[in-house]
Amino acid sequence: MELKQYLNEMKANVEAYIREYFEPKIDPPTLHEAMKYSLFAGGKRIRPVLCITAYEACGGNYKDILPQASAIELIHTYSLIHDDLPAMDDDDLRRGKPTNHKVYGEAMAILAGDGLLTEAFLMFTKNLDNNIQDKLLIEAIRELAACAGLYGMVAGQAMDIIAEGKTPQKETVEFIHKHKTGALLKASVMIGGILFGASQQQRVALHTYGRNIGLAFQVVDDILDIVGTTEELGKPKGSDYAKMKMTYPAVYGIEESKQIAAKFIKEAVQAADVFEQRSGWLKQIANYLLERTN
Ligand code: GRG
Repeated sequence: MELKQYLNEMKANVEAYIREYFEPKIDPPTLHEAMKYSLFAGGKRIRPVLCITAYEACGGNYKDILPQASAIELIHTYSLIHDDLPAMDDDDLRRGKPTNHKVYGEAMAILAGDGLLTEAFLMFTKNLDNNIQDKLLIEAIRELAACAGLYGMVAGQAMDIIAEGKTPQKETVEFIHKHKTGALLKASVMIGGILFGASQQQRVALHTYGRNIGLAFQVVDDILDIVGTTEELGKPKGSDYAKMKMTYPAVYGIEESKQIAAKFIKEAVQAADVFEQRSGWLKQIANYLLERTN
């Protein structure tokens, strides 16, 4: 199977799960609609797919962890809705469509984000007849909460805002990327391993893999903001530059940033060796993240 087909199949599995989960009516309908608007606005679902791929690299079957993998997408979606708000990045377009607050208003967008963040933890604890031990589930929830919150994405977002307009610095930009974007990607991979009950050696490998693809993902995003097209990005290009964001190209320039991203991906690919004949998708996804154009 080609990587594209694998990604599309796993994406479809996750999407079908989320669609069915959000089928029953939620009151008030506007809140329900606002959450669904961003959930089904065309995301790549890369975080749930990474979670599934890590789980399957350890020997599992994706069907056993669809609620947990999908829950990560709810957290990702909340973060994008809040990130687009006027008080944060103030963006009008996301994935080529008007941002949530442009359609539903700021109050409803904030609440849609809050709803998705909280619902993620309900979703995560669904389908508990799938043989996942309570101990592993709790460990996975702790990984998710830590990486999405104060020790991860929220801290990274705070630093990103604080650093706006300041002289670019290596330590700061690394902190931002590791926390704002890297932490949830790393958690996605780790959660797959934790839920399977991965060995210590596998966990170390997944940690190295997750940390490196997480960093590379944001470096590539920084580069795309400069060299990508508005059509591919689904948002105006150059917005990081215009907002004086602290990015890798701002610190290292574009060429060195490309080399840094490639180095991160090489380390991730090497770490995946531990999974021997089951390492294929992990390696291919890492390389795809380096080459992506959106
Ligand atoms: C509001 C607490 C809080 C955090 C927001 C992730 C984040 C923190 C902000 C997003 C800023 C941004 C656009 C960063 C670039 C990297 C990134 C996370 C891109 C979007 O992720 P993709 O490419 O999105 O996986 P899709 O559209 O495929 O779901």
